[in-house]
Amino acid sequence: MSSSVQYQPSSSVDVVTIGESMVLLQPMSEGPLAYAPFFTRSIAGAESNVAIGLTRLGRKVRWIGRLGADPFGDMIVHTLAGEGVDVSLAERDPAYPTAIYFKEFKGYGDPNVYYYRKGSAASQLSPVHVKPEWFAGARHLHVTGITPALGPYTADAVRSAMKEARSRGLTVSFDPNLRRKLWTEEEARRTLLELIPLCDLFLPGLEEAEFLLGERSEEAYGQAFREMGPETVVLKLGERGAVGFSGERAVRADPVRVPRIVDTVGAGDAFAAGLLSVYLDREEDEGWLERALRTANTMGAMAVQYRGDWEGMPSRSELDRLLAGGRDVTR
Ligand code: KDG
Repeated sequence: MSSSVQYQPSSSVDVVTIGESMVLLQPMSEGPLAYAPFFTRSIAGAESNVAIGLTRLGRKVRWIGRLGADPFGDMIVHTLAGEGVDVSLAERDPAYPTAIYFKEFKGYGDPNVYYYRKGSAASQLSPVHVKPEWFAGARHLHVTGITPALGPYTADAVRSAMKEARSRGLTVSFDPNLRRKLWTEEEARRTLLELIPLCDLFLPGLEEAEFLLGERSEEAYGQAFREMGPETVVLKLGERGAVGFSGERAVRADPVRVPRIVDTVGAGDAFAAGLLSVYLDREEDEGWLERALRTANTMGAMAVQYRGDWEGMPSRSELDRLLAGGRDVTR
């Protein structure tokens, strides 16, 4: 059975994003998943992580996705709605389930992830589902390279959403979010390269840039991706910060150091949320790229200090305090 709660659509939003959200089960202890006795449950999904991050920073976001007509689907819409995300256009499919994913914490480095998402409701997304109302009253579309990897028609659906958004005057951002567990390298490379020309803002990590184009300098990646179409390219450099290329400008931003990294999953989405929160106002501010990179790095740094894919992202006031050089006040 699925929830009878009806969510009201917002007439205007800053950002619309489309993707799969899943239930996330995280072991309460470190060590092999095979022996983990207790789990906490939350939700996850690159695009809904970005939606939550942006909402916390005061932006209005509409999340679109397909979920099962099952209790886990209910949990996802209720959690997103509770965070202030517009879920009124999320679709529930009685024929396919909501996906689940598990993390395994080793005590160092990136957690391992195990997906149970083949045949999920989200993997059935196809171009026939893409509707004009998804984009109504929106300024920007954010998509990732995870959705195209999910099912036979999901890449076509993402392509058609990007084209539709642009034809309606929205700007489009694209984070390749390479997930090697979901598709072959050949398919991933071909599809991701095909989608780059349909975005205005491209957000690869350094490893993803190398996967797509082979080894080059950071400047050469910036130039090559911009020649494919996007006006702005931001390369995430991990512990070296980030570099952005837009117009004639190349801007570098130092990383934000953190005392302890707890969970790296979701850091890229926090980065994207921070970046987009400034990108949306770029026309009013010449120094927007510097500000955007600093905000993005700070968001990423906050996210990695907590378990969970989005829980650590700060509110607007917390972020402003950190950007102004303030410290965490604990007592
Ligand atoms: O970027 C974080 C996401 O990877 C995570 O929340 C789950 O969407 C997800 C995925 O496909 O890995």
